[in-house]
Amino acid sequence: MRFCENLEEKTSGVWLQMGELVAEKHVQYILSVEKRKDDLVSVVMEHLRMNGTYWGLTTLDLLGKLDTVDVDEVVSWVMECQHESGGFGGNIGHDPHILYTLSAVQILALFGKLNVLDVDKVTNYIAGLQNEDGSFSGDMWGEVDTRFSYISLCCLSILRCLNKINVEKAVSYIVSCKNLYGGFGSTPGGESHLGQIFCCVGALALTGLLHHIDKDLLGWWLCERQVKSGGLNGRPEKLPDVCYSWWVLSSLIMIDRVHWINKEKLVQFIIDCQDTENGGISDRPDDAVDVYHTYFGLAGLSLLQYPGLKAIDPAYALPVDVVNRIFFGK
Ligand code: GRG
Repeated sequence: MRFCENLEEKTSGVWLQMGELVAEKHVQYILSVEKRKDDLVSVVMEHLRMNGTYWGLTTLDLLGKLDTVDVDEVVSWVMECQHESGGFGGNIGHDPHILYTLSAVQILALFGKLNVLDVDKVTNYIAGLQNEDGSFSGDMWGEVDTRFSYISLCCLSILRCLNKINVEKAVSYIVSCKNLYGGFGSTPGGESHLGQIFCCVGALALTGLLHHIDKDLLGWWLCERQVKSGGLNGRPEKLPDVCYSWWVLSSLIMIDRVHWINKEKLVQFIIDCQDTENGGISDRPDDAVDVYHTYFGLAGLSLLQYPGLKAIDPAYALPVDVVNRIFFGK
């Protein structure tokens, strides 16, 4: 489903007047990061390589270049990261955590390789992390956060095993994290933050229960995240950051209020954050690029229907054709 129907009328010319997306450079940038294994960035990222791989591969897919990757190599690496418990680690030999388990499932979904999974093993791991109050822990050490609620629901939905958990309790925990401005925090009473809002709105969208949200109230708070430069911040008085193009836009789309922000100015902000020489996107213009901001910048442009990019689903954070293949086999 496309959520920004009104944007369909824009000709690609309108977007292109704003400066160009250097798509091919971004492909080269992602491929170069994938090859680097020994530099400082790779070492610092080592523990979350599973997340980085999901960001990089989804970027390539949005750009129509997933076929430049050796599927068997990636799939066998992903499976080597699986722990006996059924959860996945951020890299080979690392402890399992639900954060990496979703990325692993998403990577396999991108390649149409969910069939390599022992679905019971993965879903029993996730179901085992649900607590009595409906919340989810991230791993055996027990930290609770609405991110983990979203991840659990998203994984179980992709693997068609939502029946393994108490969805009603999971939703009522999420609703208990709603606060004064219609946003959500990481636990009850927690401050609104865009990452958490995406997770809670996403979880409610995945379960078809968006009626728990006051869409006008939350939509107002979300559209106030746009600052003069056109970029979006994650909380009042904070600097804009390209990644919020994803966290804010996807939330606005899911609650049907995306027309409340200035899309042209946001496109311009994202375009201005590109490294036009070497590829990649940074948090703000002229900063250093990285895979995380490259992915969320392009995912934001995809939600804005920038020409030449595949459409992305705002709730599953996967290309729409991948979601269709999962649920409709096409
Ligand atoms: C599949 C897309 C997808 C997500 C999986 C892990 C997860 C679920 C969601 C993470 C949500 C989250 C908490 C995002 C926020 C990331 C971020 C920019 C944090 C920075 O926070 P601050 O407080 O930044 O340092 P500000 O911008 O407020 O200064």
